[in-house]
Amino acid sequence: MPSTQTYESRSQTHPTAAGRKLLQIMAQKRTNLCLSVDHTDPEKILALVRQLGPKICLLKTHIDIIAFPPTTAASSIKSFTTKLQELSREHAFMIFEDRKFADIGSTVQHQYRGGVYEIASWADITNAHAVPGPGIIRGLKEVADGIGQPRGLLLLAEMSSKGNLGGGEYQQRTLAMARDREWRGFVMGFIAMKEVGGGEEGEDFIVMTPGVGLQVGGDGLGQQYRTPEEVVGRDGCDVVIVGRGIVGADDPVAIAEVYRERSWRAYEGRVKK
Ligand code: 5BU
Repeated sequence: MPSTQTYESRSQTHPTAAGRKLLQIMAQKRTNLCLSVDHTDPEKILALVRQLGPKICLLKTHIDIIAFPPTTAASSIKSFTTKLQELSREHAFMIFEDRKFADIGSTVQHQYRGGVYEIASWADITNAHAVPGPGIIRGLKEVADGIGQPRGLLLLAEMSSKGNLGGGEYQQRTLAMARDREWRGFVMGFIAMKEVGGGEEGEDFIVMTPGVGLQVGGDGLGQQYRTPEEVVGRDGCDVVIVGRGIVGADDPVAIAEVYRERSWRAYEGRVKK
């Protein structure tokens, strides 16, 4: 059964600091919309985030698809991520770098902390595949613990794309990994297509779901779209992730409001049941 508890009440008890903060923002701003800002031009991204900041609880990035000017890449990246952080404070949303870490613990530590992107320094939330085993979580958590700000991790239990290998037994084993007490304050939830876990005392995983459109469909490259009503109302997911449905629209502000409203109403319907 999809969770009937409100975001507000979950924000008091969620086992992770990042989760409590996110749920609080969702309840206060009345939005469970995450914008996936999949542009490659940093200036376009900032302009869009300035417009849409008030409507979202979370901004999802793919830092490695952005075309930073090559000669000044490092300083451009720093100034871009600093501006995103300023906007996140101004409009009260969190930042989720959709990095999908997938390597051994030692390598992901470098990828999370270092390189040109320094993801851990600016992204409140990131995600990882469970494929490498628990060492990936331990590695990322060690970096997160050194930041001094709430940092949360989502595990990929399944993906939105057709034929993905997640779900089923893979998801069960990913859930078992997430339940380890060692990272109770770090693993905040999952990328999944429906509610995950909740069967154990005090457990509350936030489920974020991509592959959301105003109608059911696909993109010809495996992406599969479901509606906000299906994702939040029927299947009990918490945060709706929308990319091209908003970013590619003629009027992104108007469309974002449609997504926000429909996703929020679906949530309200679910918690009133
Ligand atoms: P879209 O334009 O709304 O289809 O974009 C979806 C975004 O979510 C895009 O950035 C993907 O990389 C991301 N995504 C996804 O589509 N499916 C998944 O299972 C995961 C991430 Br994990």
